Amino acid sequence: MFLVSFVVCFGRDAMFAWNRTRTGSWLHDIIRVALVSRISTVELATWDGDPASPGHMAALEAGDVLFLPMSAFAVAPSELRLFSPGVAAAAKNVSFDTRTGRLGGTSLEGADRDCLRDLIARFSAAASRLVGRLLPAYRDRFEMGRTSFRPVEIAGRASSWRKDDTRLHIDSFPATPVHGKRILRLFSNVNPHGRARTWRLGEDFESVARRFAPLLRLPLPGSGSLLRLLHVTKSRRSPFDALMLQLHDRMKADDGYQAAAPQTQIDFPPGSTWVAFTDQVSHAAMAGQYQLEQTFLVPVAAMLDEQRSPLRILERLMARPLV
Ligand SMILES: O=C(O)CCC(=O)C(=O)O
Ligand SMILES: [Fe+2]
Repeated sequence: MFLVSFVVCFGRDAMFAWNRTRTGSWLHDIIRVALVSRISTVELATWDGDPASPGHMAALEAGDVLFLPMSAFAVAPSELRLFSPGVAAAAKNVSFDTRTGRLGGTSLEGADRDCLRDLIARFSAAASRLVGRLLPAYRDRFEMGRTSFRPVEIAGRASSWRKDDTRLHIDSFPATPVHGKRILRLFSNVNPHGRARTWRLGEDFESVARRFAPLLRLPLPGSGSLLRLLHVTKSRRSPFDALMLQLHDRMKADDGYQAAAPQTQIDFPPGSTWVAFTDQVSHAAMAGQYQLEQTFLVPVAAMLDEQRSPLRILERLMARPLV
């Protein structure tokens, strides 16, 4: 059963128009209200249909989740044997790197391993084509990030607070700095037993950033390069990446915020797909099992309006360049 409830947000579009033209003014600070991310439905019959509409990109950049209730990503009957939490090794996800073809985080060997790699690789290629058509301004500009298969039930899964994705958060990768690039993710619920994936959606990025700004600390000069030298990170951690990680942690660690922040719950039914800038959209995954996910990195220069990116919003708040 697909259920979505919206928290009333008054004059949202007018507010964003205001933000665009007058960001930083004292009046803006006074009239700003927290806005909960909205669901924007994209009608599309098949994965290879033609969804191009400039409205999708504007909605996504404003913090909406694009919801595609279209026909399910096709899983072959022979692939159903892979649908068991046991295929994931110690980690909760099986991951795939499209650039190297390397599969990680699974205990499978031999034919089953090849079958799993084929499924994830096929999903990755389909996700890339779909995003290219859905968001044409990003096509030829985005980099492929990791692809993942998530076979473990989320509800009741043990984890540290920092790794607990049932807490509202924005995405930030501790070991893989993005230097301001956007984290765009496409999720597909491939649950074969008719179960939804349940998320919470929280307030808009600027509200989150303003709320936690007094707790954010700029990293010490040189610390980003040191982290790379020590192989803690794969590249230098920019001040932007350091602040995004702090934001991620501060949100998750704050029980009061988790309970009281403006939020809404949504069930993504099996067979549905959704796309969001998860570095911007405050989200929490509450329940569900069996999901495929593709990450894309999008340069801010490819956006219709880069002022809406976490990079530019944090730069305005901190009053300095962050990459
Ligand atoms: O698995 C999900 O549905 C989303 C979890 C999440 O928040 C994440 O991977 O960042
Ligand atoms: Fe997340």
